[in-house]
Amino acid sequence: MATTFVKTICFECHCRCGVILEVVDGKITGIQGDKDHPFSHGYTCPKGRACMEIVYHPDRITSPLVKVGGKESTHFEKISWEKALDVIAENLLTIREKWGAESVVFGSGTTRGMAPYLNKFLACFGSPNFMAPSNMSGGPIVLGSTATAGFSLVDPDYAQSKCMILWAHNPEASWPGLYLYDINQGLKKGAKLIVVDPRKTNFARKADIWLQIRPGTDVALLLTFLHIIIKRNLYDAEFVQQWTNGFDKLVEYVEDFTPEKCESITWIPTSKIIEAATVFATTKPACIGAGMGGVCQANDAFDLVRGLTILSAITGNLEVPGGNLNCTPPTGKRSCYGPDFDAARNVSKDVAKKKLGVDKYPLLMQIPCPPQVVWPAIIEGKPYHVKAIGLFANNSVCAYPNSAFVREALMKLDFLFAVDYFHTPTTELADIILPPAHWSERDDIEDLLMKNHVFCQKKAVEPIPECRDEKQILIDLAEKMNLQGYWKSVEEMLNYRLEPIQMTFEEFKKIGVYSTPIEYKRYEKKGTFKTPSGKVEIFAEYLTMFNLSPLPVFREPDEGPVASPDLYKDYPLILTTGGRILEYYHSSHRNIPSLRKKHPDPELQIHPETAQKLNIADGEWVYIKTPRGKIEIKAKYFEGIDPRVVHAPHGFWYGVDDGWKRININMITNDKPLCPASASVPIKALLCRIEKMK
Ligand SMILES: Nc1nc2c(c(=O)[nH]1)N[C@H]1C(S)=C(S)[C@@H](COP(=O)(O)OP(=O)(O)OC[C@H]3O[C@@H](n4cnc5c(=O)[nH]c(N)nc54)[C@H](O)[C@@H]3O)O[C@H]1N2
Ligand SMILES: Nc1nc2c(c(=O)[nH]1)N[C@H]1C(S)=C(S)[C@@H](COP(=O)(O)OP(=O)(O)OC[C@H]3O[C@@H](n4cnc5c(=O)[nH]c(N)nc54)[C@H](O)[C@@H]3O)O[C@H]1N2
Ligand code: SF4
Ligand SMILES: [Mo]
Repeated sequence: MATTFVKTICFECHCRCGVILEVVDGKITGIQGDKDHPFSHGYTCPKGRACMEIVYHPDRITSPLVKVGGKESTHFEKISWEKALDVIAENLLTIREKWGAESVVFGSGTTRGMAPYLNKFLACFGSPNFMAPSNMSGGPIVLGSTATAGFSLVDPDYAQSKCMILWAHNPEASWPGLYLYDINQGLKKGAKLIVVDPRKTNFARKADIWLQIRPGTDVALLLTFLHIIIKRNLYDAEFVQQWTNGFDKLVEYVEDFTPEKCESITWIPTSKIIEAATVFATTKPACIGAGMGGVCQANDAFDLVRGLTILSAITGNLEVPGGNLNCTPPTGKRSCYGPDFDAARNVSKDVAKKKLGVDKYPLLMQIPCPPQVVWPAIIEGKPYHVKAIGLFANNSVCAYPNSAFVREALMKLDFLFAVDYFHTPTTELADIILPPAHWSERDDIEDLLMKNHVFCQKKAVEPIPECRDEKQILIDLAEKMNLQGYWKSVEEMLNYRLEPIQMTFEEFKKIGVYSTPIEYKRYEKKGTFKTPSGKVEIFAEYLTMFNLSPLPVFREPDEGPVASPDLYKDYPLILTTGGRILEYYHSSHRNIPSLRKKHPDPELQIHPETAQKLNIADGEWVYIKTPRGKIEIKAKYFEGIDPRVVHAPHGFWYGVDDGWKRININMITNDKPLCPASASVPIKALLCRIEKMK
């Protein structure tokens, strides 16, 4: 028996932990953390450790499949790769001919590494429509902070910080490999911790100050922080004077945002608001960790991120050690959210103009199309028809709000193909399903939006028979379709990604990781921030061009006690959704026994007082109802949530007949793209009521 050890990068989630895979006779037999990795330092989580269960799962799809028996059928039969790719090529070309290239959309979920390759494929094909949930994930962060300070607010320097805020962010579940080590370093050195979260997470438990906020009212809290900091003269006057624009207008604007008013909006006691703002502004350096889910799923998500950036700026914490850094991933421009995704640069003007969503949300030109602008195009043909979709690593039906509508849209397509390890309620709707190689079975470049590294993901084993590297799938498809300008080999693709560091994949494989040095206060050296005025845009006048407010605006959640009091009478509880569970990535992993055993059922976090008033026992299955319908969920008593608020996790469907309808929270979430800048959807603040099942 030949045993080898392959050092590579885990991709069961986005952290990119370093791992060493043990391989015996071409099969993975073990996984352990790589202690030399620059941020995971040997850490692995249960999802990473379940790698073998995933790769060798008996339900893994191991052959291309074709649907037989018409749209409504769920019967698939095996088909050869050759035939499957022929069918896809033929459909995409026919649809382009008849409806135009833009009527073909490719989508990825939380972009499991394929985004650069898919985006380029579409550019060669002539479509500007790469779909991803960026509007409810990192998009508002990228757009909001870039609009304000010229870079993304994604690099809190926890390890060197004296005070950290976790704002709508629970990295213990969501980014353990990326951030836990740094946060613990900071805490060990005595940093103060402030947590803004409606739920008492473990970090909230550990925090010096926990602000238990009413969901969806973060901008009000933020503007009050600014009010307090200005009133008490706690801002960095020198930085403000030299490096920001429109501070005077901010002073006037936040005058009304008093802590007392804030308490009435956010339900956080005045004294705590004052304490938190004061501690943050007077403890230096201080950094803000903003949750990509928590911060980005609101009608004012863009404004919240603008506000957070302003908070970091006026307290003198931008680009300083221990503050919020401006890291450049070495291959940055070629990763997701880099300029390669800016349709204005990536495709011709005429094609870019057609990108779905940009007519109403011009800033979307820079990030992928939100799913919520794609579905109406399928159903109503507005602004034009979308006729075919290819989904790579995306369970649209369960992941996106308003599942029934998503499903209806997917059913209405002329052609749908999906690439997934496993059957899901989304692959079930496809005409063709293709089986991808796992991350352990492929060579790739792993870069992140965060930090300053790029990693080599090395193939540890050959794909199990008939599964294929998705990059190769695209190359094969491009060849069949005679697409001009697409890469001809995986090596060429990887070399393209590495061009910015002037290395080939073969060379890079030998070093495994490349890091750029972190630069502080780059604006001082360059004499400018990368913004229209060259300063931090507190008053961003240029945003009026896009019909956006130049100062961050607080919007009441459109479904809530204040904005819709009548609805609140019928639906008297505030519902927040999608708090991350360490063992699961979105709707994945429910079929993995070692992961499933800890959380077999979707659990509604509900305060015992609220539950008892409704005569609901701990562990009882109940209905959760919103104006859009009802699903089934198991009530779980949780003292760490306000009695007026409940929390439901997302991603459950597996193991229950019609699970996508019965236990999937997105059956009853709201898919209105309400944020006027980012098209974000308000899935963190809705209204609901809980009923016994009888
Ligand atoms: N209610 C609510 N809904 C939410 C959220 C929330 O907070 N609340 N969060 C939203 C956010 S932020 C996001 S990013 C989306 C995520 O949405 P998705 O990324 O669509 O999430 P998943 O449900 O995990 O679907 C991914 C599918 O990809 C497959 N897969 C995994 N790895 C690979 C791979 O390497 N290749 C291929 N081809 N397939 C692979 C998995 O088997 C799974 O079926 O969900 C959103 N949905
Ligand atoms: N294990 C695991 N890890 C993941 C994922 C996963 O599915 N599973 N998904 C990945 C993806 S794509 C993303 S985008 C990130 C998201 O990463 P995070 O944003 O860190 O995760 P969330 O759990 O969505 O939200 C964080 C916290 O926000 C709180 N919250 C809810 N509503 C509000 C509100 O209105 N205001 C405030 N201040 N807080 C609120 C929740 O209670 C939760 O504890 O996680 C990534 N990591
Ligand atoms: S946190 Fe877990 S799943 Fe994510 S990369 Fe690290 S080991 Fe893999
Ligand atoms: Mo996300």
